[in-house]
Amino acid sequence: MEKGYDVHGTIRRSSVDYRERIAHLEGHPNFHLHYADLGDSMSILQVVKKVRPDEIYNLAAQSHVQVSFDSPEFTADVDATGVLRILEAVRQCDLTDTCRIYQASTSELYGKVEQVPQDEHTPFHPYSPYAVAKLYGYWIVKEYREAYDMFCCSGILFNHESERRGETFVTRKITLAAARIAQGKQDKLYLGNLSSLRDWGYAKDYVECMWLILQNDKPEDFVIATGEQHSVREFCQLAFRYAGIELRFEGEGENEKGIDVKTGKVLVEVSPDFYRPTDVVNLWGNPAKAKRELGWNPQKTTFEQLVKLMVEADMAKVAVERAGERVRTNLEEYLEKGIVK
Ligand code: F7E
Repeated sequence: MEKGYDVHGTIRRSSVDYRERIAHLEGHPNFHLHYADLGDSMSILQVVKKVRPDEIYNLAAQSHVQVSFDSPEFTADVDATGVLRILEAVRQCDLTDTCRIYQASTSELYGKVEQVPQDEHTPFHPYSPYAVAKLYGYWIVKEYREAYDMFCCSGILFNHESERRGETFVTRKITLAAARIAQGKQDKLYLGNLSSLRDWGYAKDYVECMWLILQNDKPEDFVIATGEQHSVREFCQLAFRYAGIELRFEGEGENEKGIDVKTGKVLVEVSPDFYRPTDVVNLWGNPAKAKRELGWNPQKTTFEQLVKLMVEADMAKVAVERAGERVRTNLEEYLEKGIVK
């Protein structure tokens, strides 16, 4: 919207409100919402027909890798066939010459990695139902580009995080727990594989690159990554440091623990509940092509800055929640005493 676009978003109909992360946009004259669902081709067709968009960014997915082991069929329907539904809607509406399409592809395609670091030429080896579904999305985009000369591209995005990240993804789970533990609202954090390695970047920088991909002269796929790799353990240690707690890790495997150096208390433990049947453990992207051809800066926000901004946002969120609790406690007390009726 800062670029002057009219933005049309789609949401799924639900009896509960889940629009917290876009609440600040609602009411803006250039922002419009439509009901649609990637599992329902008619709804996609209807929106594309009505809006006749110049650009489509498909960021919708069942995006949790661990959940894809429990809901593999739903994941396939949305993350694989859903992409096809968008491409076909554009074709059915005769927009192939005017509408550019960005597909949110993923570093999970590299899965059980065959090369480190990974770039646009690295072979794929998907290692979860999520990744297998996303691989279909990647290839169907390429197919429509070649078969119908459509301007459709995949951004092969490595993990991109922010203060809006869902609370069950590892980074946000850690920053929220660090903030809660630092403010006395949680005792312990349970994690899965602490040695897993990721190339974590800031979502806001990555969205800029998605846009650059669609402004390019020719439709091509790009790796979007920072080119830096860290372990879950490192992320955890840094997040707790920004929350004011110095952690020391001791032990191995399921017995590894994160201990508060000052108090000796165990604050982080490993729980096999968070292990995955097959886990992707060595993701590290090479963003040279995006840097060279799109002029994108993969290091705009550093790893340290990313962890810091996420912890600061969660420290503030937890502080507001605690203030709310105090107000409620006071109110309860006043009601009990009859001071307020
Ligand atoms: O896991 C390990 C876990 O769930 C990262 C999605 O946006 O990025 C994301 O997928 C790593 C894994 O993200 C816990 O085993 C340890 O190795 O934050 P995550 P993800 O699976 O990398 C890619 C690019 C996408 O495309 C996806 O849509 O951290 N891990 N302990 C844990 N992970 C979680 N969730 N929870 C833990 O307690």
